[in-house]
Amino acid sequence: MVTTSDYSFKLIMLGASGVGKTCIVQRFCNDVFEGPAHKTTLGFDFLSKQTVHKDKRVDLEVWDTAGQEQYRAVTKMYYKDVHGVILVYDITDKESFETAKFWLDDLDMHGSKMEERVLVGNKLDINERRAVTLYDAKKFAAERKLEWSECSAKSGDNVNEMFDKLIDRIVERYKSSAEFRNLFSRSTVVSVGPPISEADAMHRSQGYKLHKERIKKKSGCC
Ligand SMILES: Nc1nc2c(ncn2[C@@H]2O[C@H](COP(=O)(O)OP(=O)(O)O)[C@@H](O)[C@H]2O)c(=O)[nH]1
Ligand SMILES: [Mg+2]
Repeated sequence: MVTTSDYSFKLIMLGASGVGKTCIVQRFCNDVFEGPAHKTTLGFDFLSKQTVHKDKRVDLEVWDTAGQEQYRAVTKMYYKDVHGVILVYDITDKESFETAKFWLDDLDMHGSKMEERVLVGNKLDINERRAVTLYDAKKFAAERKLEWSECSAKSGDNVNEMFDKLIDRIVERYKSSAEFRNLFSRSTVVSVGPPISEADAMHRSQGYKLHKERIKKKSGCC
């Protein structure tokens, strides 16, 4: 894989069916909320997003389960080469909070144990129907050493902030841990260089396209 990004990370969504995983990904990547009518897609699916984080260009793949989670049948492949995990529960649904514990155990069993993990309570816009207390959520997060926050895919509240925090943790881990870097050395491209602005990143990307075209012309390739 060749990219002009400084970092390329894979994130996955985990959690019970119906907690809003797909809506969170849609909100973050496309800034939309499709509402109850949106269809469940089949098969594993991911959306990409390019973002600039502290002057570094970051390419993200956000993988979303597509119905398999209701049978608790996510395969080991899903956990492969994962830098970050977003574990979601619905703040109005106590059972989904209990299910988060199952997913965490599953991740411990099948993941690399190196992923940065964040626990997220979704549907903050219907806080009046809250069934999972802040106390319980914070306690669980502390026990399992998870970053924790709440958000609403519907209103968009705290969605970008939650992703930003996670990316920040992954980047810091990446910079400080050789073990973490080695684990992903095959899937991650890091170009070492000075910090770049968003405009620079665009320039680089265009430059790369031009460079490829020139090579094509030179080699007479169609
Ligand atoms: N009120 C509210 N509803 C949401 C929110 N996020 C998702 N939903 C609804 O919850 C249901 C399940 O969402 P979905 O993203 O498909 O959940 P998934 O099964 O975890 O992927 C849908 O009816 C969504 O419209 C939210 O932030 N607030
Ligand atoms: Mg879904």
